[in-house]
Amino acid sequence: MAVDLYVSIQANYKQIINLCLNQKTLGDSEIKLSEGLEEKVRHETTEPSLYKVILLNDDYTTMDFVVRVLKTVFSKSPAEAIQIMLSVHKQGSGLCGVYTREIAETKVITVHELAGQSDFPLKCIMEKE
Ligand code: TYC
Repeated sequence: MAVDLYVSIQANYKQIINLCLNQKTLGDSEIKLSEGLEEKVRHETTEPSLYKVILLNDDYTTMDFVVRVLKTVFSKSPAEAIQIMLSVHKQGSGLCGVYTREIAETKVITVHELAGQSDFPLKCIMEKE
C-alpha cells in the first residue's frame, strides 16, 4: 500500500517534469531525449553554418565593374579584386568570401542590385560549405 502510494506520487512528479519540458508522455527516455535536444541546440548556436559567396562569369559585365563590386561589397584590395575577377573570367566562377547565412544573402542581393542599376547581367550565388 505504502509502496503503491510512493509509486503514484513519483509518477505525478514525472508528469509535472514532463509538462514543464513540454513532453506529451512520461518516461525517463523522454527526459533524456529532452536533455539531448538541449545539448544539440547549444551546439548549433555556437557554430552557425557558413556559406561561400561565388561570382559567375558572363560576356557582358565589364571587368572594371566586377573589380569595383569586389572592392566595395567584399572589401577586397585592388590587387585581390583584379586577381579574383580574372580568375572568374578564366575559370567561369570564383570565391568572393565565406559568411554566415544572412550576411551571404545580403551580399548576393547587393551584387544583383548594383548590377541591375548598371544594366549588367552579373550573377552571384551562395553555396553551403
Ligand atoms: N567576362 C567579362 C568580360 O570579358 C568579365 C567578367 C569577369 C564578368 C567576372 C563577370 O564575374 C565576372 N567583360
